[in-house]
Amino acid sequence: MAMKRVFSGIQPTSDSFHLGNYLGALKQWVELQEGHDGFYCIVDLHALSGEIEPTLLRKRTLSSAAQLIALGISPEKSTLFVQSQVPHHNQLGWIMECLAGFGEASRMTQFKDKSAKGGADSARVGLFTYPMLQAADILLYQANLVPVGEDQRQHIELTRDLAGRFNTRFGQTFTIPENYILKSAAKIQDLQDPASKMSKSSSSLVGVLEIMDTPESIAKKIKSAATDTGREVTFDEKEKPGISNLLTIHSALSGQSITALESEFEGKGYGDFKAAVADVVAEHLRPIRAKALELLEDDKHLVDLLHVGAVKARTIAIETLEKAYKNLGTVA
Ligand code: AQP
Repeated sequence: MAMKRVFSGIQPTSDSFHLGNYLGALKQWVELQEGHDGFYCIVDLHALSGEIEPTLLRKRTLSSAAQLIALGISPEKSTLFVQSQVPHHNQLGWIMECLAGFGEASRMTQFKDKSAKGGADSARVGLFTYPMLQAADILLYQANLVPVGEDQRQHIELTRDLAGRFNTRFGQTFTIPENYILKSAAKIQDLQDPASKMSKSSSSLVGVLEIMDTPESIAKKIKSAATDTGREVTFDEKEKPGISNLLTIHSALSGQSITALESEFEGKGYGDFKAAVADVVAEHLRPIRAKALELLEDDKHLVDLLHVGAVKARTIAIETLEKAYKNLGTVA
């Protein structure tokens, strides 16, 4: 039986991915390489929906590739590539835009949140059409599974709706993908503002634990994380969102259950607990950071690896796009 295909993407929107990206999505990317056909994409065109300098886009795309490889994505086992090197994404993206209703696109909470942050009038049209391009990214590869964080659930639902709509109207063309969201670590919150998700584009990085942070910086950020009233280390997302977030992080990285951690820190207070979380995070990220820095010493090697991935990706993308065009009635 053919292996199930996995597709997922990440934006090169900062110098470093953060722990939310890692626990919500990238950890699953690595695990799913075993026994699956993985397509992992650095979605640089999506990054254009926000403000980004050309030199930074290049630097961050390469840094993203280095971090993904350092985290365990194997360019031999999986197809690791950059979105802009496969033009078929934009071509299918237009078809998705023509299928999607304005009303359903307007209901996307990520657009509402992100456009509200910068002022709705200054939001780019690309931020609005982002979910349709994302649907094209996924459908081009006939993906069965899409490992993403909880914040992406609505976009995957839209992708499923658009694929179903196309298949019903124009004939079977796309595989309808399933999301792959792990309940245990699906959403990591900002350390300073536990009501908001940890995000690359936060106005301040004090609450964002980055993969490329030094152990000192990690310790500092965790020490200053917002805590809650009381001094017991217990999981209660409503009353203790800060401590619950730190418990989720510790548990996801150490493999210890939340209940075991609650017992371990019973009567010990927040200070000891935060020091333990900082150790777990720093030790986990230390080899990843070192490997990424080593890879970044050879840009050309990274660019070559990404070209190989793009060639593999294009073969599948062309096949799907031709099928979609044919079913739409275009003249070949
Ligand atoms: N806080 C989070 N908790 C769990 N998962 C998360 N993801 C992002 N933040 C969290 C998951 O990371 C993957 C890649 O995200 P993206 O690059 O598409 O951007 P995003 O979802 O918009 O993440 P950011 O950090 O907030 O980036 P910016 O600020 O650039 O928009 C996705 O699978 C996402 O679910």
